[in-house]
Amino acid sequence: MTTTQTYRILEADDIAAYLRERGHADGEHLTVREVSDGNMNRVFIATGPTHSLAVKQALPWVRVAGPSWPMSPSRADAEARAYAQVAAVAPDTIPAILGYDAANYALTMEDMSDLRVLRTVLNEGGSYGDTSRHVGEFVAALSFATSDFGMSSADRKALIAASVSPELCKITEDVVLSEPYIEHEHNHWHPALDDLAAAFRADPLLRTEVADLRHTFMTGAQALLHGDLHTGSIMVGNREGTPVVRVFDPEFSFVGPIGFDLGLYWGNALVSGIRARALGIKGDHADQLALSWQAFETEFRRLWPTRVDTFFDDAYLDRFLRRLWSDSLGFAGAEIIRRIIGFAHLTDLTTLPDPGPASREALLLGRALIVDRDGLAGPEDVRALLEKR
Ligand code: SR1
Ligand code: MG
Repeated sequence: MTTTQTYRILEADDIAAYLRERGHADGEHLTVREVSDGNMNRVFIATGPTHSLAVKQALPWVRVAGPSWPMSPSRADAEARAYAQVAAVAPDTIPAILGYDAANYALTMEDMSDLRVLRTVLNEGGSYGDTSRHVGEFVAALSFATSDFGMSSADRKALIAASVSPELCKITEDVVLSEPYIEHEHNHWHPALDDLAAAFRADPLLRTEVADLRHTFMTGAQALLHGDLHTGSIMVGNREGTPVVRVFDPEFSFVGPIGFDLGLYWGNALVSGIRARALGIKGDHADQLALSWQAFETEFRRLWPTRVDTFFDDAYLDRFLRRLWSDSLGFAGAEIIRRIIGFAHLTDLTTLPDPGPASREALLLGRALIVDRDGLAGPEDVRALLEKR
């Protein structure tokens, strides 16, 4: 992997001139502020008298770690590619992309600062509204279009080749699908969880099931994924009286198992529900897994008659969806566990007055989702599992 910086790293003071050079602004005065928030990249918002834009740039390292964790900025290529694919099938689900500067790994896009990050809304006690239906439809539209049901075999092979993203996949293989189950310097947890973290590292059944999910992640090239579809990758709000949901940040995109996208969303939604319960907040959390799954399944089945390869018959669709359901539950469990005893944690839990009990509950739920995933027949079984706790 190359880590030498051979491109222009943008600072807030450069953005106005940069946007003019790229033809995205004229001579108007632009006020620029940095709003970087995620683990990986930098984001700037440039606001002028008539319009406002966002510039997102990948650094040659993981932003929150700095140069000690080098990372190829070509992840921005993966993000631009994913946006282009989604724009072809579900343009209203993502921000408008105005241009991609491949030489500088920088995307210029719609300013979404009038919207709010779903995780922040939920942490403040807000509700999902129609978000889960949108997410289910987003995953169905992207995954069907980029699967062997939506593309010819030859086009699919080209997509798989173009979308290979070894460094970003390796992050997931490590921080999501192995490190939490071994001793690793990345791992950390609340002291009240010492016993459970140790138990998870010494749990052969859990280890083998996570190995199974990890191998599915590494080999299951079913469709182009968002790749990091947690509640921090979704903006929500209202524009002119219409609810708006935008999925963003697809830099972890690659051709992988569809259940990884659904599972990440579910894992984060379930933890958000555990937070609400710990705070005594009643909300619409318990319905979200079912709503997103139903929306996904309905849309996928609606698209099925358009499949390009009719050797895949209706009975195969049922089998495919059953496996996908089980994969999604497993990935949801792995997402929950890594967010509590792995590298990157969730403010849903860390900002609770006492994160210990809710984190313990979430860890045990994560384990159950992984090891019992084939025995959970549908959303009602997951709801029963939650209510039992
Ligand atoms: C080093 S990156 C850790 C996490 O941040 C990203 O948002 C992904 O979720 C990744 O797993
Ligand atoms: Mg992200």
